Amino acid sequence: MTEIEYFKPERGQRPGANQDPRLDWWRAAKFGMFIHWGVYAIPAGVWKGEHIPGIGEWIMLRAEIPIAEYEQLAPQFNPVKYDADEIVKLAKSAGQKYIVLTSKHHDGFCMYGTKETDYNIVDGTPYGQDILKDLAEACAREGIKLGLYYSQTQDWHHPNGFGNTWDFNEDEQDFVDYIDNYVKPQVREILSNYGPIAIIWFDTPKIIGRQQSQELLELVHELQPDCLVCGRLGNQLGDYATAQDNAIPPDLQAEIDWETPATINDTWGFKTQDHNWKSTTRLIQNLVEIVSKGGNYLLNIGPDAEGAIPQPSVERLQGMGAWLDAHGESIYGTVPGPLQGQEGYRTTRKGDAIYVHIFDWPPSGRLVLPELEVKSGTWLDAGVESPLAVNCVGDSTVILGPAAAPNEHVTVIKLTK
Ligand code: FHN
Repeated sequence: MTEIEYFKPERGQRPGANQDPRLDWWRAAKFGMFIHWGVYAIPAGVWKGEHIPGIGEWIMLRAEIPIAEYEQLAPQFNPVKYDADEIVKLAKSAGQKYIVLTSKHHDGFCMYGTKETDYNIVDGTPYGQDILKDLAEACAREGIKLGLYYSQTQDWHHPNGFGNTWDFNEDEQDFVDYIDNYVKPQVREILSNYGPIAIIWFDTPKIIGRQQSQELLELVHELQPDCLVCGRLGNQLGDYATAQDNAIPPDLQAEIDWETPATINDTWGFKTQDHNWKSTTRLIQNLVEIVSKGGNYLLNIGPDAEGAIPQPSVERLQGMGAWLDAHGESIYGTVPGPLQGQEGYRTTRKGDAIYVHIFDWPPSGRLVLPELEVKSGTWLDAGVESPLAVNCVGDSTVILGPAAAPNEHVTVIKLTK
């Protein structure tokens, strides 16, 4: 992949925003929870007995399900197992500092009580409650920042939204009307009715014009000046850049603030047949790798139709949280470390401390780094009792540890002058 594919320019950061102090909390946070949840969790990847390939929340488009048929999902949506506190506590125990929930995805179904359409969880389902209100309250109680995903261009349900070519004739659609008289009022709602919203996560900008992106940006900042807008607003107007899904750039990206949205398995929205779960070690390494290159990791869960979080996701997030309990100092509030592009380890830095995250522990227990002008080192994991020696040998910093990796996922050494 070329760099341009990691960061499409239109999903980039607005010039100058990399100096904006409004992003400071986000720069320090590093790790967030994405939640893709909607009525697509009912078919969960299967339509009329047929497995529909691709990501679960795209089933309506992939199977070209007519609106009249897809709408029948809403009266079946009754997520009695949804527990906002449980979700927020899971995020917290995983070490995630912010949550981004899909308030409206491309299928157009609204996961909050909107006055703009009855096609929403309060008015259109037997559940009848505003899950967003519950989540906002739970986040406020637990001190977790809340962000909202909102699909500003694609809406396969709205007659003037982009993307539904099987129910609508594109030539007869009025995208301007959709943005002005549907998207803007809805953005106003989600930023007015749920307390402080830390991020608006727009997505798939596609045909949105520069002026339209600009007006949405201004609307967000007018309603909540501190609210950040992700790069997928389009037209390089975001407060920070958004990388491609699941993509980690090969090099340090020091000039921009950026985030990688990512899945734990392959889908975002729940799918019964997706069992391709990444290991806890892989997820921790992804977090470290992203942070070492200056980014944030927004890791997704896709609750099922009842609102339950898939157990493999819970286990992996808890595993990450346990690792972060011991090693969070090397992640939160850090900046990229001095050694980049190395085989088998990554570095971060905070003040004078350099954190070396070792992915491939050398079987000899002898790790040779370039000269770092450091004199002492400690294991970050307080539980490790093996001695650690740091020596300057010629042009190298040599670390001597045990033959076996002290941590089963990623061992971290803190080096100081
Ligand atoms: O089309 C969406 C997809 O469903 C999902 O929401 C991801 C998350 O980053 N964004 C789009 C694809 O890039």
